[in-house]
Amino acid sequence: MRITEARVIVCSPGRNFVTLKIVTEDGVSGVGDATLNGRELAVAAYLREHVVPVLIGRDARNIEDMWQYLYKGAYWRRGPVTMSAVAAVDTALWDILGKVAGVPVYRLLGGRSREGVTVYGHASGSTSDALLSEISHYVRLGYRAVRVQSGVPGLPSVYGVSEGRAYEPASAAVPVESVWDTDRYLDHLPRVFADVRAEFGPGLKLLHDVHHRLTPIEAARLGKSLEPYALTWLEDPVPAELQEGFRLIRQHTTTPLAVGEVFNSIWDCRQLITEQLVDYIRATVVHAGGITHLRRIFDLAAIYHVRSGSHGATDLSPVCMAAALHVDVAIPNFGLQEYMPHSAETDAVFPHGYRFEGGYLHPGEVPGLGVDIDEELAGSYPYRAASLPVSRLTDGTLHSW
Ligand code: GCO
Ligand code: MG
Repeated sequence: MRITEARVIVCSPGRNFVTLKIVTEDGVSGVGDATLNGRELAVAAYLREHVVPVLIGRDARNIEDMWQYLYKGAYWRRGPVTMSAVAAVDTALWDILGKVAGVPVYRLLGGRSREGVTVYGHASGSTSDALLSEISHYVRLGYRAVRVQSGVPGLPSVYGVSEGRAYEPASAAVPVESVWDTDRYLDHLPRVFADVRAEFGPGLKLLHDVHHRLTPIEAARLGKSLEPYALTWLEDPVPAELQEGFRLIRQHTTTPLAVGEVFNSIWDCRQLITEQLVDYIRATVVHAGGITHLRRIFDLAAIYHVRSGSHGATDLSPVCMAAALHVDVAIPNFGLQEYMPHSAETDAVFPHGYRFEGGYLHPGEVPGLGVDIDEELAGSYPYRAASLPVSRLTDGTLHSW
């Protein structure tokens, strides 16, 4: 089954996405997400210049060999740009294989391990009332888990607090600069979760994302202060390059830790997993080398009692979400799947079969991944430069993101 064509489609239905469509001699095609928030054109160029030319003529069924060829053959291994490009090829080939086999991809991954994929939504608010109201919205929709992000008194804005607007972190072409104050944040957050637990009781799973902004001892202090509120996870407490830095957090708190949306290979999290320094690994299909590599990460995690908790913000396209759901429904050590519904214009460009029902997402039963891209409609949404913001301390110091 030779690959005869591969197209890289950059579009912006509300936000930027990069999609790879691979077409075989039999006319069967598959899609892969290659979106890297704020660096989309880097991945598009990597695909167009260095990947598409070597795909033509290769057998679309040899998924593992293709992965090894693109990973080892590049010489310059790993990195978010490279691995997002590898992921897009890998995902598209799994899509094609499912279509050729006539089954949804999860059947090729060992079949269904659960009825549905438990998801969590994003609630945020700069005041307690606004936040509690947003959480109520998700509870009414049937969500069993909610990520809680709050404004901080004295800070003009806090990343991830969208005030009821659609969550879109990448705004201006040149990064917006926001001010961060760790002391104010550490002082305020326990009160936020005290209010939330008082309002919603013990049954609702609560999560919080620190977005890498603390030092290990600050994260230890935060984890300890939140123990009375029994979070399901505290996410990205510190920058994760220093994997052993998590030992210090672990020594002080039982609050579970989730890390990994910025990881792009098993090497980024090997120590975190094998030393059980985290409880959930957040890597996902588009940034961690596709379905083939993500399965390896989750299989290693399963040995060490670490569960999945894949990233699923709206800056990952419906193609990634569809692929993630096939992995989520099949693996034995599934934890949670992040789910931020895309906008109507995004969904129109990416018709898909997955659906939300009773707090679960379901991947659907059509052969392949059950998602596609309407290339003509995509063409009506041209790319527009947008970058993630940067964070500075009150004295102007450029701070961890
Ligand atoms: C998450 C992420 C988002 C990021 C975004 C970056 O947990 O969903 O941390 O909050 O801001 O995905 O592109
Ligand atoms: Mg996050």
